[in-house]
Amino acid sequence: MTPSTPAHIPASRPLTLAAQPFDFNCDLASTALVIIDMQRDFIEPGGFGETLGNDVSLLSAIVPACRAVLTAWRHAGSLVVHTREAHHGDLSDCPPAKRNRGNPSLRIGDVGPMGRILVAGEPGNQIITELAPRPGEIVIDKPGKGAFYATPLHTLLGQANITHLVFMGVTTEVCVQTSMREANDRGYDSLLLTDCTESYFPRFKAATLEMTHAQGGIVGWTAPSAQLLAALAR
Ligand code: C5J
Repeated sequence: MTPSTPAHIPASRPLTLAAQPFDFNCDLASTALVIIDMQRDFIEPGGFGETLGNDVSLLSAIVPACRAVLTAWRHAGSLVVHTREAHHGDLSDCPPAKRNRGNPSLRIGDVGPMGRILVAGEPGNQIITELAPRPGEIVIDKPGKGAFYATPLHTLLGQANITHLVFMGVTTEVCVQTSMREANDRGYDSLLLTDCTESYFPRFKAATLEMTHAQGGIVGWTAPSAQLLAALAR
């Protein structure tokens, strides 16, 4: 899907929710929900995540919470962004250093049970059915860990006057954290929903949440999704 700025911009609606290190304030008119890499390759058995030796059931456990937030966010009419870690079929956007790293049984571009690993358009590269993008939502294929690297995301958010981001997705310490740090450097205020993100390594998730809101929110804010759902329902 070619990314484009959605025509619909909701009316101003300020939100305040309890978060760490202190309340997160935003306006739904200028806030986007960013869902990082909830693609079959990472979430479902037989995908790239499992070939790396990971327990993917840890990640699939967050799907109901993500779906509840996405449903409420869509109901509020605010901007939704989905990302996929995806490479061109010729792998021209995949540096050898990335492809050769580690020792997986399958590498990026190899044919796995869900098609070519992390290649755009392949079945394993699709966002899971429960969170499938709808027309008008932005879908970003990103060749890196961060959602802003080599993508039009910053331009599209600017065109939509977005200043605040709410993050969900996987994995917490890799693509989610990298994207939040990129967002921080570009001037966005970001909130990470603690029960809507997961890692194959629980201690890495815990450390990432702590380092996100430490030092007065040096990267951003963290809060459970119940806080956001309550604020949206008020
Ligand atoms: C990884 C990601 N973990 N989406 N990708 O390689 O975090």
